[in-house]
Amino acid sequence: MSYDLFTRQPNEIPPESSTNKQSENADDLNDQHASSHTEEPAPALTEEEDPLEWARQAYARLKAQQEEDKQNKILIEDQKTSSADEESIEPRSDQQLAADVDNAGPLLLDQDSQQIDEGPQEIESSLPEVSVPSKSQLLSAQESVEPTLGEFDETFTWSAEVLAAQGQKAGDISLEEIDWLGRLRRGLEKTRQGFVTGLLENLGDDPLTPEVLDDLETLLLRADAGVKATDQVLDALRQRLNEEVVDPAEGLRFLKQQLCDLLEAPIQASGVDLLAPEKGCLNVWLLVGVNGVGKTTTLGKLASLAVRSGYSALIAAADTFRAAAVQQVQVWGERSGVSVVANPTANADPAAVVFDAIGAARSKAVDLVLVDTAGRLQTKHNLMEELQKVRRIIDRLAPEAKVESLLVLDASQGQNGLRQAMAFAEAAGLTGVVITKLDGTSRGGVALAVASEASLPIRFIGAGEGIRDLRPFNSFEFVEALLASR
Ligand SMILES: Nc1nc2c(ncn2[C@@H]2O[C@H](COP(=O)(O)OP(=O)(O)OP(=O)(O)O)[C@@H](O)[C@H]2O)c(=O)[nH]1
Ligand SMILES: [Mg+2]
Repeated sequence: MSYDLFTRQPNEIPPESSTNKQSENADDLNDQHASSHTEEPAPALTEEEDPLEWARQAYARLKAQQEEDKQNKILIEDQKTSSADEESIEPRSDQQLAADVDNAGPLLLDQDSQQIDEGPQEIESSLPEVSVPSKSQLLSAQESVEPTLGEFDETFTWSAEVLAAQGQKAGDISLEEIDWLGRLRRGLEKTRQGFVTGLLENLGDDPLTPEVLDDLETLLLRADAGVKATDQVLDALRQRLNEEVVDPAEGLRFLKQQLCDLLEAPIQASGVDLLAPEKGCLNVWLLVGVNGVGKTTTLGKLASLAVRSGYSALIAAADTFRAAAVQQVQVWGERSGVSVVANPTANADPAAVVFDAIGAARSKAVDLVLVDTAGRLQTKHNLMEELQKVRRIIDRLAPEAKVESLLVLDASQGQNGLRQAMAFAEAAGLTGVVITKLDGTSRGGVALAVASEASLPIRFIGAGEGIRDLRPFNSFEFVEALLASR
């Protein structure tokens, strides 16, 4: 069974038998971990009922699944050696790992680069170069991105609680989600330290006071939440305080709710909760933003998410300005197992690269084209013109495509980054934001400023340089990680 990391749903519902088998295994292990557990199938526990028991069940199940995956892997290796000459690459839906590996193969991998080069090349001067990762590169890329189950520790129980609070059942949670929540929480450490420690100290055990709210105001501004978001949250809290006495626990709950509502507003307004490539049509995602914010890294991580989720993807190396940009993109292509369309000529036309990429993607029915763009040109004016041109080419060449123009923002630049970046809104027709580098900065509050000041939905967040350090944005989880008290 593969898992769609964009929609956070399994790609296919596993057959009845394998689900039962998994939960039996989980129960076996659960008996070892929790002596109170009976042989009856575990009822779904709500967080209020017993969060620790919930986490234990989830852990036991994941452990059992990991063991099953390991066995499957051994089985597949054995089968591979015995049937090395067989041509068939039929997906084996009953063996999870086989499915994962098969899903990892974008359509282009089955073609050789010669065939891809035969794609549309109406722009004479720009012979595209398509680098296709080898099968062995692809397999090792897959192995390096698979999460492993850590200890049954505090981070695990916290992550399990966050998932339980969103209505997930212990039997349904995936290792991918647990792994990411741990990363997100670690990534927000610095922002949390400044924010939560101060907040909890001020809150104490007494009901909320106007003085505490004044301190909260300072803390929000310091975390770079921006004046608008801070005012909005403080107004709601002050109004509540005028109406009744608010104890600290309720104060914290109410604050989390306000922050969450603020982050959710543009997402709700967009009508799309989670951004995922639409199956059965061409999706083109442009990554734009000032230099050094993490566009190329984000593109690489998105390519990996796409491949692991069963989408075929193609990268267009449209940053033709910076000399090393194409090589950088090619490394990410290899890491994620995705082909790269590039033009080796110095100062090639980025619109021509996009033109070639769309042609290649169309002829191979690729789901998602990820376009890397330049962050700096001779002048800002040139950069905006270039982005507009790229955008026009996409709209003209693939009017049926679902185009997303994602602004990449470096959280460590806080409010400054946001102001600079808004210049892109007009040129690239922005549809969403990716916040990167949340790790290592105390300015994670900038997410709130993005939502309230730019009114753009945050679609993904990056909290590290690794290939797994990027996930779809979820405001509830973000706020929980930001305000985790332990
Ligand atoms: N810590 C951390 N570093 C990141 C993250 N995302 C990107 N980086 C680092 O930021 C640096 C710049 O990233 P790039 O992806 O090259 O940025 P870019 O926007 O493509 O830069 P230009 O192409 O020069 O405009 C690299 O060293 C990345 O490893 C993140 O989420 N966390
Ligand atoms: Mg770049």
